[in-house]
Amino acid sequence: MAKDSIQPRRLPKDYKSEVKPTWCPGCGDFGVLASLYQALAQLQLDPTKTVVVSGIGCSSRLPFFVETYGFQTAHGRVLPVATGIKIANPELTVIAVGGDGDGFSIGGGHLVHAVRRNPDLTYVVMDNEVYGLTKGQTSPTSPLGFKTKSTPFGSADAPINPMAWALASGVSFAARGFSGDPKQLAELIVEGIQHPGFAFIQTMSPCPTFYNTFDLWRARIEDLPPDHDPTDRMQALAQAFRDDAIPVGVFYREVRPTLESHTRVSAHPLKKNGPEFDVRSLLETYR
Ligand SMILES: Cc1ncc(C[n+]2csc(CCOP(=O)(O)OP(=O)(O)O)c2C)c(N)n1
Ligand code: SF4
Repeated sequence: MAKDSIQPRRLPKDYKSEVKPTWCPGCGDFGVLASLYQALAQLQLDPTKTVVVSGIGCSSRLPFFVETYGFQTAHGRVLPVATGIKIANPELTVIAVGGDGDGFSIGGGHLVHAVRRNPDLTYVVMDNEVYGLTKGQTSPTSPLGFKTKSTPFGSADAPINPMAWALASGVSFAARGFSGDPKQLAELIVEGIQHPGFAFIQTMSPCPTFYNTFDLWRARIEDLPPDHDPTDRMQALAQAFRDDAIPVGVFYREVRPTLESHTRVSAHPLKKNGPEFDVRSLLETYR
């Protein structure tokens, strides 16, 4: 092999783009970004075959800071677009990212259907229990009674439980991490990317500007019990409903057919047909 054709081992820093993160100092999303760089380097993913897709929010700025292909969609629409990318070219590694508002409020309907379709992509939700970008309104994971400018008397809505929701919808991989522990989070992202199917990774990622939960969460976060069986969905659900602690680790995993493995579009990846491809010939295959 010619000497100059050998690709040197990529380091986490090699996945940094020229765009510097614009998050507030101390934002939890820095830890998630650091974990993603680590995970990409650990897997030696080719930046030209990797796509990071997001919705809208502070957390959804993340694709700008990663030296891969990237796409920022509309608020709440990360999963349909990520699924479409994966179907159009199954050879790509697709990583979807966003916030709890993006993923569980306006995009909530998409989560359930992405989970049951099981496309082979990884979805990292940076859950800060608040809307950061729009300056601190309640999100679907905000606690009952949470006082904000838009809820001066306290939120009247009980929070959803994203982990239980994903598990009950039939997710094939579910994990939870904490941006205050980027090393563990990187391992979870690696496992999620390696999982052949939809990997849901809830990341507790505090917003110190509008709802500072760093110390509160750090005191409550603990690893899943050593005897936790990640092949047992009911055990995973029991862990998801715990209110004495915030367990982190791999809650559940199973291998089942992916969306790409049984859709007709995957037999006709758009990429393989070249730039002059006439989409009418693809539509003919649906007759
Ligand atoms: C269709 C639409 N509705 C509302 C908004 C306004 N908006 C932008 S980001 C956001 C919520 C952000 O919260 P979250 O997704 O939790 O991300 P964070 O900023 O906390 O990371 C909202 C309501 C929008 N951009 N588009
Ligand atoms: S407002 Fe909150 S979520 Fe947004 S960048 Fe600042 S600390 Fe992070």
